[in-house]
Amino acid sequence: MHKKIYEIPEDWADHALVSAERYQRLYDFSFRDPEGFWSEQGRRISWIAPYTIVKDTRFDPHKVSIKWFEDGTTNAAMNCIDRHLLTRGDQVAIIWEGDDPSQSRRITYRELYEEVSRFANVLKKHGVRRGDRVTIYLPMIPEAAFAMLACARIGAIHSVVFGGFSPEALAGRIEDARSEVVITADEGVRGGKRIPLKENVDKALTRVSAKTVFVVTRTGGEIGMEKGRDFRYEEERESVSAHCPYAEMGAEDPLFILYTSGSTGKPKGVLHTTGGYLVQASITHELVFDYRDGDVYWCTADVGWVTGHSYIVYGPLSNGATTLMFEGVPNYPTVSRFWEVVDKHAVNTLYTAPTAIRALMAAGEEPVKRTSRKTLRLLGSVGEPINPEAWEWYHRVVGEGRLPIVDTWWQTETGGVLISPLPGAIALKPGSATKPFFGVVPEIVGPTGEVLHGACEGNLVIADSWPGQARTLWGDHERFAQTYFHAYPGKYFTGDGARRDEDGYYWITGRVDDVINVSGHRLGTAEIESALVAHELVSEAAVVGYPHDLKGQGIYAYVTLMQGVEPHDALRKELVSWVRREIGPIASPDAVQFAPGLPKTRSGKIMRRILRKIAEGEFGTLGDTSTLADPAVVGDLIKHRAEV
Ligand code: 6R9
Repeated sequence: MHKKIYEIPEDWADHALVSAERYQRLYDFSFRDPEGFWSEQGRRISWIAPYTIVKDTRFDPHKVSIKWFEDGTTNAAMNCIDRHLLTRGDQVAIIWEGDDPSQSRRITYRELYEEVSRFANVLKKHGVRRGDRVTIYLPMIPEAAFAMLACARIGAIHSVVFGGFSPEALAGRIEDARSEVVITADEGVRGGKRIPLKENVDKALTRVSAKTVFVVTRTGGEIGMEKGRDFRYEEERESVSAHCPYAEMGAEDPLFILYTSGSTGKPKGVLHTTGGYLVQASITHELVFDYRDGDVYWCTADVGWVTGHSYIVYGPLSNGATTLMFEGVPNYPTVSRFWEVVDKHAVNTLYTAPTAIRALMAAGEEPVKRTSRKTLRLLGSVGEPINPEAWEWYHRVVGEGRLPIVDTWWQTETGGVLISPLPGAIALKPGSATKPFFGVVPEIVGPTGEVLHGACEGNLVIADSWPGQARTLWGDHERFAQTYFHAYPGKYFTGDGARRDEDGYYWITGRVDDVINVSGHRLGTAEIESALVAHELVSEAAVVGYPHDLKGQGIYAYVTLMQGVEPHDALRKELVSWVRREIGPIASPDAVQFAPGLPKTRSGKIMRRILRKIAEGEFGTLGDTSTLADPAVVGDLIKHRAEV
């Protein structure tokens, strides 16, 4: 474990929104009296009818039920737009920076009001009502935020699907959400390359049906339009008013569904509701990033992930911030792009992922050093454990040793940050997400479920609810209870392992279930396996993660072919592009090993532990293999290990 400590810089200790003393006082209050704490904090957003009930939550695995502020009514879009109009109508809400550095746009809160109202009116005109699901499959353009907020405005539930997902993956999500409306663009642009989004939607809609497709023009590229189903958004936009009243929503009415990978089966539709989610997004955005009026705040995530939902759209906009939305990638047109964007738009806070930091670190210091970055005040990291080398580089080279780094641990299911330094309150240790946010009660449990105390290592659970917690999985409350509340009854199981050190700091060690984290993106090994076995020549597949210099984890697939099929290199390549097509580029295996047999127990369970060790090249520590049905397969697997 890295031993270094970076003390709180003096100016931060003196001027931050939360000092060390205030952190301790408020944390203790939130721990002793969660209802009292959240009763006060809930008021940071605007309510139509104020709540009188704060918390009503049960983690009992047979009766999981989570409600916050349940008798209050509000509207998320009203909180992100209308309530700022009087004081900051002319302030920039969204700075959009295109993939091509010559393209950018600045959208004020007043313009945001009009754009969102128009989008909402278009949806209404086409029959979208409260509670309907709307699938959003857009690139990183302002219309993605407009569309999300338009849904929120009229009480429709958005389901944003990352633009990198394949037609098959998109179809699965449209079908599971039973969504009849899809919002897409003609094409996306990233790193100078075009992504055929509308074409992907057309392919998806050969498998599942949708009534209406809205197409936003991004490139003007050629696309097919199906009469009666497909509509050009720009034309629709012209036909409606720029004013749309917001719907009065219950705090527990759904705001959005976001699909994420789990350890088994198909992706899970994580459901977030309105009031508690917004309170969590708002308070964490303000306090974790020490957000001040006038700051330019940049989160580099895609809106297709939860980080984009909470820290590009809902958190910053509910706080009246200027949020930057970037269409491109860190290394286009040059590896200085991030830092050039920081200088161009005078960015104060940069929130990005370890995988991007590692890639930029590999390009050396010069591309960073030729930029100024003098407006930066704070750096953030999210998505996977950050290795101390990358942390130190981010701190020393990007931050010139003067900027704190907030390493924020959280999940799609948590809605907002749960474990993170507050920059003026908590000294930093490279690689540690440090301490819990207000109202968060992390615990570490041992092999038999016992709660461990002091310095220890085990599985990370959260002992009590927080307002931004997911309420259920869309259409499958039983799976919700099973996945998160059965392993340790009475507690929320995160799926992560963690260590707590003698100072009470948390160090997340990574997933302990069959989920792998590739470049900060969650992928279920089961999803990749079922894509592989869907190929006609594959009889069986097992997928594991292994350490990868840039991606954090790489994907290693063991594949058993159908009887009589000879393994060859072209087939290996075909399987890689097959998975790419089935799920999307992020799921492409980095290594495929043809295996005549997989190591199984006598009851037929694949021993992934052994497969992981072989993928890692750790042959000396395979452990006991005598319980295998056929111990001889191990020798063959080692002999034919793929190059990684
Ligand atoms: C926000 C987000 C969640 C999983 C989570 C954990 C890993 C995220 C982390 C981190 C260590 C951090 N993770 N942030 N691990 N340190 N700062 O990424 O949500 O896509 O649902 O992934 O990512 O393993 O369980 P999501």
